[in-house]
Order: sequence, then C-alpha cells, then structure tokens
Amino acid sequence: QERYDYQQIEQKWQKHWADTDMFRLQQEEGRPKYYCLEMFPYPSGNLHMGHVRVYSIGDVVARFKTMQGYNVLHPMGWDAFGLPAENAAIKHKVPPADWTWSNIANMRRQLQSMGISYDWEREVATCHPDYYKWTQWLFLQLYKAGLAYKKKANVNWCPDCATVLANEQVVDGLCERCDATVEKKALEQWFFRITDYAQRLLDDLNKLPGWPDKVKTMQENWIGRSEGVEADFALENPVGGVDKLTVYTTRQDTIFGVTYMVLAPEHPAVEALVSGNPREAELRAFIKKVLSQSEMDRTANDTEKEGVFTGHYCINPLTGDKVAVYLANYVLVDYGTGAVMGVPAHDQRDFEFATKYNIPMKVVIQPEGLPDLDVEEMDHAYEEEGRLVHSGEFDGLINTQALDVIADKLEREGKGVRKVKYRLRDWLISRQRYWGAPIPVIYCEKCGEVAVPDEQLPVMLPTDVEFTPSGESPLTTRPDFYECACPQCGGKGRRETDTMDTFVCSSWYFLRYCTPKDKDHAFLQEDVDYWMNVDQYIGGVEHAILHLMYARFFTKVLYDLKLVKVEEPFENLLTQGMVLMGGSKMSKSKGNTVSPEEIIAKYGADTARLFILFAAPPERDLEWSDRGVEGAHRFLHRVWRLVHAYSEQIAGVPGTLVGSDLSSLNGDDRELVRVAHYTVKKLTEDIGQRFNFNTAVSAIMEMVNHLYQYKDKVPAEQQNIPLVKDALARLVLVLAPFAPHVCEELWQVIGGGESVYKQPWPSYDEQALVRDEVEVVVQINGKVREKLQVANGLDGEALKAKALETEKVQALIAGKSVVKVITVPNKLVNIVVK
Ligand code: ANZ
Ligand code: ZN
Repeated sequence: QERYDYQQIEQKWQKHWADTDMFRLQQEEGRPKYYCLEMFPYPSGNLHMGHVRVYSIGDVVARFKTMQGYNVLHPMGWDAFGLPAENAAIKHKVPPADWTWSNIANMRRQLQSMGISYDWEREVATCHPDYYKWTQWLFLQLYKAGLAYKKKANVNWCPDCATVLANEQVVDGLCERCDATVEKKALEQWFFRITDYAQRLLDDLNKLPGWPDKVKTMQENWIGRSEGVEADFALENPVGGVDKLTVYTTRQDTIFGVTYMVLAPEHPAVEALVSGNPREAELRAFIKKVLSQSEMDRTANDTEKEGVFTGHYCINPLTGDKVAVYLANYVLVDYGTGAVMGVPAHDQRDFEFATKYNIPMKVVIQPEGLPDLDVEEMDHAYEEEGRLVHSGEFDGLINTQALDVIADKLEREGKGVRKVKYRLRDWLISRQRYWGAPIPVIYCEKCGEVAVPDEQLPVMLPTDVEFTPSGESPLTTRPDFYECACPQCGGKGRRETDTMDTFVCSSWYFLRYCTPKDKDHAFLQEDVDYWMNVDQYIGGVEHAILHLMYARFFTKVLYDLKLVKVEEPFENLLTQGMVLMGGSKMSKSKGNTVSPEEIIAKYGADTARLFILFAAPPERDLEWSDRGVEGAHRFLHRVWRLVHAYSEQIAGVPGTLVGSDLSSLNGDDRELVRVAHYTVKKLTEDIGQRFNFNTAVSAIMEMVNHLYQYKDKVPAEQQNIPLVKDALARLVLVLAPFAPHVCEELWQVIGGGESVYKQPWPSYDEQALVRDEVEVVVQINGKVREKLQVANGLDGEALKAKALETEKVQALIAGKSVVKVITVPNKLVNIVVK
C-alpha cells in the first residue's frame, strides 16, 4: 500500500493545476457567476496564520462553487503601497519597490504552496504603474465631480511616522501603526467628500442582509448620525461683530436647565471675545494650553475638565436667563457648532465642569417613581428619562416627548433649527510620504490647480528617492519630478508631491480584478456588469470601518458617475475570527506565532487547511493547537488508507447508485447509502448556506468512521463494492474543497478520471436519507424499559402492538391492567398500567 507522501502529492498537483490552467477563469455561457473575494494582503514579507485562515475559507467557497457549476472569479493581488515599505527601506537601505516586489514574490510562492485556486493571471499589485495609473484616473473622476478638494486643515500628525493620519487611523489618540501620541498640525491637505454620502452610506446598510450585524453597527456608529437642534443664544453685549452664539444640542429638552455656555478655544467667535478683554492674557494662556493637548486628552472621560470664564454672558432663548460664557478643553471645534450649552444636572461632563467652577445647577428632569432630585445632594448628573420640571409650559412632559415640542417652539420663534449631524468627517487622502500613488494635480501660477490630463497618466513615482521623514513629501527633493509644464498654458507648473492614502488603492481593486489587464480602462463596463457584486467577501473585522466604508463610498460615487451599475460592492461579508495562541492573538510582537511555512513543510498544506477549517467556525477566534494539527494530519492518513484498502476491488467497478433500488438493500448496505447521502446533504448546506466548515468537516469524519465500520464488520465477500465505491467517491468529492491535493490524488485512485474539480458537486437523494429502521423507546409508567428497532414510519397502532408483544414488556406488565398506551411514531411508546 502506498504511503501518503503529502509533499510529493502537493507538489505534483500544484504543478498539474498550473500546467493545465485549472483555475483560469471560465466564463461559460449558461452558467451563473460567482465572485469570491478575500481581502488582499499587504505584502509584509511572509504569510501568517491569519492569512492561512482567510484564504483557506475563501478557497473552500470558491472550489465548492466551481464544482456546483458556477463561473467563479477568485482572484488575488497585493495592497502594495504604504508606510512599512518605507520604514523597512530606511532600516535596511533597500528601495521600497525592491522590498515590496521581493515580498510579493515570496508571499505568492507561499500562497501557491497552499494550493489555493486563484487565477494568477488576474493578479494585481496596487504599486504597479498599470494599476496606480487607474487609481490616479479615479482620483480625477472624483476631482472633476467636485468630490476631491484641498484645504488647510488641522490634521492628525504622527510625529514618529512623520505623516498625516486619517481620523480612522488614530486609535485612542495614538497612531495606529506606531502607538505614538498623535498631534495636531495645520497643513494643506486633500480630502474626499465622503460626508456627502453619509446618509446613503447609513441607509444602504439596510440593503446588506448578508453582512454581520456587528459590522453594520460599527459603520452606523462611525457615521454617527444624530438629530438635534442648533439654537441661538444672543450675546448680552455684542462684541467685534459677534452678536450670538449657536450651540448644537441633541438634548433641547434640557434647555431650561442651561446654566452656562462653553466654546471650543478654536471657535471662530473666540477671537472677538478675547481681544481687548480685561482678562486677555489669562484667556490666551488657557487657549494655548488647550491647543497643545491632543484630542484624546481633551475628550477622555477621566481627563480633568478645564475652562475659563470669558466675562461675557449670553441669553437663554427660551428662559431669557443670563448665561456665563466659558472656554473649555472638552468642547471640540469640529463637531456640531463648536459651542455647547452646559446642563450640569443632566450631563456628566457638564456636571464635573460645573462642580469644579462653582457654576449653579438646575434640575429640569425628575425621574418617575423615585424621590425627587435635589441639586444639593447630587453626586453625578441624572442622564435618564423623566418628567420635565422648572420648564415653564413644558412642565409635566416626558422628556423624550419634549424633544419634539421644544424643537418646534424654537423653530417657530426663529431661535433654532433642527439639524442632522454626522460624526463622519471628510476623508483625508493626502500623505506626505513617498511610497504611494502620486496625486495627479499640477499647480500653475496662471491657471491654478490643474488636473493632469488622462494621456499623461500615470504620474510615475520616481525610483531611488531620499525619503527620510521630514514632514514634507520626499518627492519635494526631486525637481525632476515636480518641475513640469502646465497642461493648460504650457507655462511653468509644479506637480503635487503628496501621495494618496493606500485606502484609495484598495477602494476599487475588486473592480480591477474584473478587467485586470486592460491598458486603456480602469475596468470594462461589460466585465464589471457581469461580475459585480462580489458575492462573498471575506476578511478581517479590523476592516469593518475603514476599508469597507471607503469601498462602499467609491462604489456609490462610481455608480453616480454611471461607471458601475451596482450601489454596493459586497453582497455578503464574512469576517473571520483571529488565530490565537494561548488565548491571545498570534503576533510577531508577542512572539507567539507559528509559521505557516513550517507547518506546511511538516504536515502539508492539506493538513494545515483542514485543521484551520475544522478548529472553529469561521467567525470565531481559533485557538492554535499542535495536537489539533496532528489530529487533522492523522485523519488525512486515515482517509488515504481507507481509499487504498479498496483501491483494487473498486477498479473497474461501476460506482454509481443512481437508479438502484433502495428497498432491495440489506441493513448495512442501506445504512451505508444513507450515511453517504446524508454527508453530501450536510456538506452542501454547511458550506453553501451556513459556512459551518467545522461541522462540515466533522460530518466527513463521521462518514469515514462509518466506512471503516462497514469495512471491518461486514464480511469481505458480502460487501457491496459498487456501493462502497460510490460512497468513497462522494467522500472524496466533498472533502476536496478542504484538502484539495490529497483529494485530487485519491480521485485518481478511485478511477474518477478528469480532475476532481471538473466533477459536479454530488447530489443526494432525499429517499436515501430516510432511515429504514428507527429506534423507539418503550416506557412503562414513564420509565424507559426497552428500546425497539422498528420500521421507519410505523403507525401508532402497529407500534403499540409491537411494544406489547415484546417479552420484556410482557413480563413487566404481567398481572396488571393496561390503562392507556400513548404512542409517538418513530419516537416512543408509553404504557400506563395499574
Ligand atoms: C445639551 C445637553 C444636555 C447635551 C444634556 C447632552 C446632554 P451627539 O449625540 O454625539 O451628537 N456637544 C455638541 N457639540 C459638541 C462639541 N463640539 N464638543 C463636545 N460636546 C459637544 O452629541 C451631541 C451632544 O454633545 C450635544 O447635546 C452637546 O451637549 C454635546 F443633558 O447639549 B448636549
Ligand atoms: Zn497654466
């Protein structure tokens, strides 16, 4: 018997698949299409187990759909621009391009050693001029549509990376990459007007039933829609042209409880309030101090709320009360109006602020069914619901109802307007770094900002650039890059030296895959019309906000520009869990990684894939286990031996059951058929409907156990070899998406002919699933006394008769009278005796 030599088998089939273009895209007429996409990796150098997991999941889906007769698009590429290449280059003195391309070569080899069914002809790399030409072209489509603009902005600046970060890349005030504290810096930056799409991005989440709720919730929170009112508080003594302050509040129900007003120190009215103020020096010192604090420091719950009184007062529009105006660190300039009405009794931040500065408090909401609040005794704000008090005509209203009524009144009296606000900010896309797609804009003294004409694309990124971080783009050191002619007047122009955020590159790669080689278009209409949407997108939940939001935004923009016909790019989304080691995420920094390459060398790719698919449902975290890997490996050996045990007998035997008469089969044979069909059904549903790959694999394991039982129990001369052959064929077919190489080999051993992936996914016969016999429990007065094997579907009367005539029951009821017999067909008989 042949040994399971996985190394040799895996190499053999990988070569065969490549030589025969097995996974070259087929677009056959009459077949439905299926676009299976896994998030493309950043080419950091080596595959990690997280990659192995996501790409194994995708491959099961792609191979399954291929066997089901779909035209499958299953592409792979590289998210290849970005900072790590520059950092590595600085460290090791290799050009970012060389570093990136050699990493790509290595990771491509590693992916190929996993035997994933990619069509490598469609590979894309975002750092290739053939790709970024179109990233630039798309930038210009947005630019021409008024969706890309430049403005001076207070931006998040990471002093260590020496670059600007998008809001989304700042995590708790720290740089997502290097954990340095992020600072603010005012710089000219490019933005995409994603806020124009805020409401659609929010609404259309409803069109995505195939997305996990948690991801939709995260996007919803990130968009952060809130409904409130902008209310005007007139300044008691107008100064420097400022006669009122406008606050944004979502809690207009508390307006009678306002006891002070706060402005962000950056608020545009502050200058007028401060200049010439008797306390100007104190105020300016305070402003300077706040500006040096990071946004996180200013807003964190445990940060000391600090402020200063400006000496000015404004007037509450509903009560007419005089309200002191403060500046404070906890109000941000770029949310709402940058001005907040302080309601210390009902907002915790305000409570802390008022306590510190001895500002009065006023309760305007009383909880129901609890003792009344008393300002003197409160030690925190009351933020729950209740009835309005001290609120004039609104007294007695439930505060949630008062929201509308008070908004109405403010609007009626011209003192306020309802406003919808979003937390979402415009997407800052410029980076003062080298390794990215140059922004295709030229500045001309005469013509101003000029788009690079299409025929001049791509704006090539020069090689060998000095890119030590300086805060300016390294491209500013290359006159041969930035000196250029103005495309409009031919005069002296200067090229934009900033490059694009790499999230721009990854916002459209799924479209490029549809037409990866076209030199003249980003993508061809007919190709994207055919392939889009992505039917199944698979990737890490860490992309729940950024990448997925940006890709949705791009798709909507392209839809509006009539470049694509879909409004959402990803029909179904699966976010796979992490791979853990000892309970914490496998990561280089923790030093708890297991190298995929070593595992594959030691056990083979099929084992690695099978383990990872078996160890947990895809959305859950998965605990790495060497024993689990060995278990998966032993299982493949077991399958190997089983097929080989029959290889001689089944040679030449026609192995198909279709049409055979189930009722003519004896018990063991019938059960073998049932298990084989049941396994196919289970696999079809587990893969196709639920992505329960782990339970799918356990069903296969049970089937293998059953086949061994049959082999060992039924005397050799009585074994039904055509049935065995049929069962083995089904086994290999359903295991093939999980462990592709060994199944391709075993398919040959069975004599299946052409590649296992050219075979249709097996069907199952509902009739075969029906058990011939079922076990029925016999109870006497509710106690289980006996178990019977009876024909499936035996009716109540027959069941009762059968139970009553068994010896054991006869003995137990002897001398008693049967009061009642309850029967549940296929389940139980309960005999009640006295
Ligand atoms: C009065 C009030 C009373 C508020 C109360 C809350 C509770 P969302 O829901 O996130 O939109 N706010 C408005 N602009 C702000 C800014 N620039 N910096 C800091 N805080 C700001 O939050 C809206 C609420 O956040 C607003 O409602 C305002 O405080 C505060 F019992 O107004 B509220
Ligand atoms: Zn010009």
